[in-house]
Amino acid sequence: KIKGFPKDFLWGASTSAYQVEGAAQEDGKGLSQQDIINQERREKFGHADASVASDHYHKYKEDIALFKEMGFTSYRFSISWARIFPKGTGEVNEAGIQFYRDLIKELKDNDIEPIPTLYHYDLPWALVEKYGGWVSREVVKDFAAFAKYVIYEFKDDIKYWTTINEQSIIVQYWTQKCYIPESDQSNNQLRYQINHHMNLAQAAAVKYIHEVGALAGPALGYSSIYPLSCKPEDMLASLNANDLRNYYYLDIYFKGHYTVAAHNYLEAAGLAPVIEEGDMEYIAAHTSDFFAINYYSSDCAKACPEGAERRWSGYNLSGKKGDMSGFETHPGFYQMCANPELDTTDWDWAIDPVGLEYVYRDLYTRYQIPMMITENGLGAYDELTSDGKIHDEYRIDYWRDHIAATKRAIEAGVEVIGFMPWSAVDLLSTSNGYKKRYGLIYIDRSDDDPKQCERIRKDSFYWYQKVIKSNGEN
Ligand code: BGP
Repeated sequence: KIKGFPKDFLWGASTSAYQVEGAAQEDGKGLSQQDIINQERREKFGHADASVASDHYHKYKEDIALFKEMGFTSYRFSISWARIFPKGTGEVNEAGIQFYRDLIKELKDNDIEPIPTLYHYDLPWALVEKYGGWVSREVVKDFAAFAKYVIYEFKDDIKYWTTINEQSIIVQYWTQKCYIPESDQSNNQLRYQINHHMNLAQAAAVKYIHEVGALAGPALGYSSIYPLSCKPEDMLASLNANDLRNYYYLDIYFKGHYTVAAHNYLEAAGLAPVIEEGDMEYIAAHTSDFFAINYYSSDCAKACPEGAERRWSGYNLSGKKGDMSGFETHPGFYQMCANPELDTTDWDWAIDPVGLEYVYRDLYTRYQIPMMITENGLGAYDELTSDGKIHDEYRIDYWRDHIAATKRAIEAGVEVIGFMPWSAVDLLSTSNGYKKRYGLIYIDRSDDDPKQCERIRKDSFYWYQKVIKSNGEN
């Protein structure tokens, strides 16, 4: 019988390039669509832009020293495409690739396994200007060229690549994760077309990852979806929601096909992607090896009448509890709703560690693949207290319960190989700027004032240090 975490379990945490690095226009980096999107969000909502972020570009050595102090054995970060190919394609920016060489070397010198993500929402802006970005199929070959370059560059250093971050979230919150011109925003078929282009792009990356003998794992934002009640209609609606929001992606990654019921529903609704000859064979030839799970919460669904109005997911932007801008609704298929059984974070995300255990068990039975957590965390209003510290016991409670759920899944026989929660340091939240914090390490700045971005260890830092030291006995 398996007892506790395996000896070589990977303990660490995660970040993404535009959310931590800053230096958005330094050393030859081209702008990414996130530089543009976050500038617009700054004007609209007052959130920080991506120009300084957590200043990790200049402080990565200090950050890695803190990771080492915590005992990290792994670190998930993303590589900024526009830092390496400022125009998205063509000439390599030597200073850009050097930054990642230095970062990876620093991690390895500290015995921390580098786990890079190829794409975390930050398409080079030049490609948006050139052909509209992900809406165009042209992006697939440019992404493939970028992926091939970095995968070969780091062929001796990287064992685990995570490919494209959170395609399902990109479909749901597309204008926040991709730059979509206003004229295209009413054409919802494009959401699934973008996703299809990403599936082709990610298959190309998997091909190169396998060529160099490394392992590929897509990082998907994953929420288990429960039925609101035990009415059979709600049960069926939750299956529909799981098909369209979860399995529709995982079946592509691990089985190489679109989930039948979800695909047929999209076709009938005029939302299905255009698939060209040979696409599905290519995708099926390059399936992935492990699943990088980004798990924050579970969701809930109920039956939805045929005549209902279609709605897409909305975000709580104000941070006021209960202010959900919208629940996704697909007429005749399902409607998302709040789960009355669960407590929520300040931003209405349900807190559900048992749901994580459910995810591991369900997916291991369905796909028999190893899994690692590449995101899991609690967004909160962290406030420095008069002693100059962050007492984030709420975050410790959250992680303690999710780590315990991971341990139970391992003991039930699921192959979980690592836990890299969100986030290593505080960073620019995709939806709420620096108001909403996730880090083990506090970054002293506000949305309006980047200050010096001083690093301050939170209480969770010291707690996680003990967790790692005891290999998960917290
Ligand atoms: C995931 C993203 C991350 C991250 C996190 C928290 O969807 O991969 O980039 O930001 O969610 O989301 P938010 O920052 O919107 O609270």
